[in-house]
Amino acid sequence: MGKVIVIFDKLARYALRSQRIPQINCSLTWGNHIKRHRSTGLESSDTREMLSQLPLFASGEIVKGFGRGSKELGIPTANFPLEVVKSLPESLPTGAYYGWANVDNGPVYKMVLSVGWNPFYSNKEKSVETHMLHNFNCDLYGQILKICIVGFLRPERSFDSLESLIAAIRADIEQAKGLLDEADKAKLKEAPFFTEKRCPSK
Ligand code: ADP
Ligand code: RBF
Ligand code: MG
Repeated sequence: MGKVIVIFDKLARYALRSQRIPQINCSLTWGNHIKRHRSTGLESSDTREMLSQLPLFASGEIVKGFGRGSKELGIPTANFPLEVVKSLPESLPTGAYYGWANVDNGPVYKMVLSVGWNPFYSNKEKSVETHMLHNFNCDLYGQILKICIVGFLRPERSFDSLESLIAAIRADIEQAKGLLDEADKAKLKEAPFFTEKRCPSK
């Protein structure tokens, strides 16, 4: 089982400084906290507090999931084991996120992430699934996935049809592409976390 790493804002800033990358604003993507929050429908102060801690770094082995991502949705998602899911803060809101990811310390790609219970499928167990915006020509099971969760896109929800769920994820992907091109978020791609051999929290 891969090591679980969760590093918050401070460490991210340290990691970036140690590479002599200029200090960046690691807080959430929204400039106007209150206005943006209303639009997400996330009201609790715990939620706000948690999201203000982003970026969040995590890593773990890629394991088998529900077998639906590629087959039913055409959007493969690399699933983390339960151990990693449980290591993430409980107050991290369920929903769709965007960020950066790599596999076995390889190239870093844009990604979208789902955290939650997949209400369309009424899952009994919480999952954390990463779709990288890259075409791999092989499966990645057993390899180590590292992710940097940069920002929140929307809460998870159910849909009337599979097509609507797919359309929503496709829209998440388009939004993520644009957001990750913004300079402050693009810099996180260079975080030493993605190339480090050992868990940096040790
Ligand atoms: P599972 O239900 O086992 O997670 P999916 O149908 O969701 O299966 O497919 C995910 C698997 O496909 C990943 O575990 C990985 O091995 C592989 N994969 C291929 N391309 C990607 C990608 N771009 N992003 C995430 N996983 C990918
Ligand atoms: N599943 C849902 O039931 N509701 C959602 O709102 C939802 N949003 C997602 C957003 C993203 C960016 C991704 C990658 C997945 C999302 N999923 C959602 C999970 C999807 O149902 C799951 O990846 C597949 O069922 C394969 O496990
Ligand atoms: Mg999957």
